[in-house]
Amino acid sequence: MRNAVFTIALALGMLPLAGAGARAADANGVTISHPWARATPGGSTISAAFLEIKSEAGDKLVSASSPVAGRVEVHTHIMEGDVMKMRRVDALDIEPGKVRVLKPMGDHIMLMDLKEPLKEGGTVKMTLTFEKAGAVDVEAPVQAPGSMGHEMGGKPADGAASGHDAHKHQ
Ligand SMILES: [Cu+2]
Repeated sequence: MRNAVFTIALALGMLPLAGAGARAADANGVTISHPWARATPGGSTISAAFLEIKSEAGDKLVSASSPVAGRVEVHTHIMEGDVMKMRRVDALDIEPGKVRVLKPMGDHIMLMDLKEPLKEGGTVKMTLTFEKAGAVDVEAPVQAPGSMGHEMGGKPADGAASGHDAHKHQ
């Protein structure tokens, strides 16, 4: 009787046995979801990438690299008074079982010294290195700069203007 119920639940996928469904970037216990990188406005050689990281056992993001960027750093934003500033961090802690969300105006992967512009519709390859999981490859679709800018406490008007320039640039 008990076995029959168990079997039906299993067949319907109701039991959390298998846990994490197969994901594109699921390596060594680390799951990366929703990666994306910001398209660069005309001439800009810096951009940022965002994604969500989960590790059942807990881990630490210690570095990142990309073939399109001369330098890649892990950044966070902090408030100094009422000014938002970016800071490089040595590592990002991934707490066990919790999703760490890298997002605009929060933690992000900073892509610097870009060798080519990041165009909307393209993809950026990155390798994230974790303390335990080691290297995890990620492909991040490039999306328009949009309204959630990566300004360093800048004025919204500037961001809007550079957005227009990006469209002209091609
Ligand atoms: Cu940054």
